[in-house]
Amino acid sequence: MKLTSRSVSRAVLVSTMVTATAAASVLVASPASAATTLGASAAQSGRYFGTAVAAGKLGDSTYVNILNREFDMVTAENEMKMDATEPNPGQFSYGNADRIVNHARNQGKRVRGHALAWHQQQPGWMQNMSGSALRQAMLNHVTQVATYYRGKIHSWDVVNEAFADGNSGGRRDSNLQRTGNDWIEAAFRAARAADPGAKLCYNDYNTDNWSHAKTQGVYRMVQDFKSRGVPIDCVGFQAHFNSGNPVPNNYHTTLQNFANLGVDVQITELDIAGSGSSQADQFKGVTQACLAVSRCNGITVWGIRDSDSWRASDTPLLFDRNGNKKAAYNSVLAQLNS
Ligand code: 9MR
Repeated sequence: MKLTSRSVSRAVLVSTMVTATAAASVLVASPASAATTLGASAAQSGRYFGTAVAAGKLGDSTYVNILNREFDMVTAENEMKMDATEPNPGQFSYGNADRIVNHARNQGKRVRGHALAWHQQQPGWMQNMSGSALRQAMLNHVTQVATYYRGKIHSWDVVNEAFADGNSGGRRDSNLQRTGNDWIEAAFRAARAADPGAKLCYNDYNTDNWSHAKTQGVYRMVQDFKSRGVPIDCVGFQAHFNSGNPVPNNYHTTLQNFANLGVDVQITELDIAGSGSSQADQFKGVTQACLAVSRCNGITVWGIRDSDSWRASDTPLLFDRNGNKKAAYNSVLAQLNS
């Protein structure tokens, strides 16, 4: 095309406008995408950011203000466990669990259910059972609790911590395991029948490092369940880290390999002992690993302030005991916004 002085000046004008528009969109885009809370920043990529909540703290205004502001997913720290929900055989008790579920839902937050079947925190009457009576009691518990909360739960930890620590890669011995190796799949089938809309997860700890036998054992179980059509939708990685069990370099590999089996992955109980920039860097690494896996639905930290933690002396959370944001908070938020 021959350029006349008129077309040249129009071209300059257009290119100036394009440049100006691009500059304006950069100026506009960056504050718009920099969400200022954990939940809103995670939501930008379709993920959630949750915390464990204790019913006994719902009267603490500092606690509740941070909960309401920052998190969009809630897990009951203890209130939905077997001992809390079925203190006597066939007699169910949902008072504290409902306080948490109702608070969350009234605030527009979703709920992770924790946990339907576990060898710990069984009510006393169940601890002494065995064989087919225990199997039946466990299945009845799964059915009753999942039915009661049907339609209100985003994801259920159907079975918690059923694999052994150490190098065996096998199941943990427990009264439930002794009812037969198929107890886990039986629990998943009962949960699916009771609440077909909830994602059904297997949840465990020390399954973060891809080379660990326990990780491999859980992986083989999920692979087997998927190949036989056992209803499993997700795997929860508790992610309790400290100096003896640091965030592994291969975390992304672990999450991606599980996702490749056709399940979602969720970081369900994150806390990391430490302080300052080293703690912040480890929280950043976990956040990056989840963001790098499209089937990583979200991250839940196991409490709000350090003082709320089950291991408070490790100061493993994102807010200090006064409710102030820590360096770890800022690094997670920045990563979610990146
Ligand atoms: O944080 C929970 C703590 O208050 C309880 O005393 C404890 C009892 O077992 O359970 C803690 O939560 C655990 C979770 O339910 C399963 N994974 C490990 C968590 C930390 O122990």
